[in-house]
Amino acid sequence: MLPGLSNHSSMDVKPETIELFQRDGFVAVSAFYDSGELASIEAELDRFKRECIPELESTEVYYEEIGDASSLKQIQRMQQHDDCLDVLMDDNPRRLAAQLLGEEVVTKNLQCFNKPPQVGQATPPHQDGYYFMLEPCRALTMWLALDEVDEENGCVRYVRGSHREGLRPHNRTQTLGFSQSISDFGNEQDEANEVICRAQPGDLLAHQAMTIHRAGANNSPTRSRRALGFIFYGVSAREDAASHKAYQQKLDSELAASGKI
Ligand SMILES: O=C(O)CCC(=O)C(=O)O
Repeated sequence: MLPGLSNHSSMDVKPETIELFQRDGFVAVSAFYDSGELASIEAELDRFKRECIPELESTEVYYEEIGDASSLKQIQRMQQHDDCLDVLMDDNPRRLAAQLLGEEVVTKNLQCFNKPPQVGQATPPHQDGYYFMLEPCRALTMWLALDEVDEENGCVRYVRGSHREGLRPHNRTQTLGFSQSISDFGNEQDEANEVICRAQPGDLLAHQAMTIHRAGANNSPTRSRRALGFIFYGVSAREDAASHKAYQQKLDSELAASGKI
């Protein structure tokens, strides 16, 4: 356990939280981590950046501008590169994930989403399930705010209830880190049901893998927009591993060929 990070093993998820998640396809849990816990997470993240980033392949860490460390955009699969961060996924988030999905879960990814002021690009509308290639699509993503987030610096927006409407068509984007976007996004239902999720540091959002979501660019002149993403698959979900690997390899070589990584 990280110093300062408590083990909330006795903390049960409220039934209303599970009901909201099932009904809307997402839920917000305020103050999931308190300020002391967040300070430990921040310290670990800083250490990870210092010690691990220099060793990472270009497919694991993205920058808006290659060669400019201040434009760090995304870190992928952090749990595979450093065991200290495992605790973040194996403890409270994992327990919450299992309760929300109603089955045991396996840990798939710990990501860092960094949107520096006036540099961080918008995240296109998408469904994580499109990338995950699961049958059945039983998985969820958590998004932990490390900064105060709002419309100015690019908060997450969910389309309420969209997890019940199936997979929408996606097409290729030029956005590094989010290679797919819903091609017919923006109909009346999307607009009417979109929910803006402002958050404070330590607040946690969780969304079902079929829930449509997007996030704005960071238009603030001064405020960063940092978050950690946690991905869990339900044990009943079967991944089309061959297709997933083929997609990732093709994407990596396209990104390398275009000079983005
Ligand atoms: O942080 C963002 O901009 C988007 C995150 C996201 O799409 C996700 O966690 O699935």
